[in-house]
Amino acid sequence: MIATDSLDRLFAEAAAQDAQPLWTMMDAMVPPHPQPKAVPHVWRYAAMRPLLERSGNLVATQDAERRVFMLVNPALKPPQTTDTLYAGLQLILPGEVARAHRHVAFALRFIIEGDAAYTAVGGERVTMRRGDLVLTPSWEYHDHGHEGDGPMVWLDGLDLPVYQFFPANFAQPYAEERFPSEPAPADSHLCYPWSDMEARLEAEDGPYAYAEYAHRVTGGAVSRVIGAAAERIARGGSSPTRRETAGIVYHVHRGRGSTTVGTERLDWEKGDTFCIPAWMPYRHEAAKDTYLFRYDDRPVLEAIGAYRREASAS
Ligand code: 1HN
Repeated sequence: MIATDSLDRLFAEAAAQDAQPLWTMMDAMVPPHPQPKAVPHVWRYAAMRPLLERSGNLVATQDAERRVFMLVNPALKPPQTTDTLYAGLQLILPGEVARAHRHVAFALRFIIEGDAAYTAVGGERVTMRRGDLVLTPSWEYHDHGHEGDGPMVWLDGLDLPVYQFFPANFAQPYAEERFPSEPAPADSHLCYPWSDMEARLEAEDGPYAYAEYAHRVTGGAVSRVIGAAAERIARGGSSPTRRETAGIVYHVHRGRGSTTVGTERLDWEKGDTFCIPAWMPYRHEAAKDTYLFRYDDRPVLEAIGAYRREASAS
């Protein structure tokens, strides 16, 4: 041993070899519980809607692959709405086409406003109506068009941040503006109408109901990374207090209320989008009859054995 050796000297020489001691930072490397970087946050539709409208005046679909405002978590960078999930608000105007492309990342759309645009996915053309959930599976060509009246706005949910971590995403434009498509059958595995989901939620008793979307072909979650569900909370009612290792994006389809997340209270109303970071306890309360749509990263967490949930009565 060198007589004058010291930890400082050891660490400096280790750093010169691009090596660092684990024992001084063990707790940070293996924390006792999940430590999401995302913070709870609400994006208000009343504030976002005019910005989308202005983007419609200023940017043509020919000049933007997709006309979208990303909802970026205040503690993170694009494309992160939570640590692992992306959310954005997309606008398409009558007569416009958002050209065909494909990517490995999975996308879902939850329709906020309008009812005559379509999305064509892998040859099936799905007409989108308010409250519908439409899927774009990994690596399927997809384009959007609008043949009706009035603006069409939807929430895009993608697993993009996962591909910042696993550099395994590919993307490709299609040679033409539109990928050839036929009208989708009524029971298409790509489309989950709101009327079906609302009926399932109504069929449950009590002031609070929760129902997961089941993929029409696999019977499982809507994708391998992202799962989706909806909740009904009667006026004056509340959800149980839960926490889960999944990060969650919520969208208020109808109603008004608040969600307590940790020590914070998020107030929301129809059209708003908000996020719950992993493992933070959360509980919804409704001031009006409320329906919430949500998506989360539960399927991928289950695949790696890392999904956990705790719930207590409200
Ligand atoms: C995308 O392809 C769409 O197809 C929307 O509408 C949002 C965000 C990042 C990467 C691809 C779409 C997207 C996206």
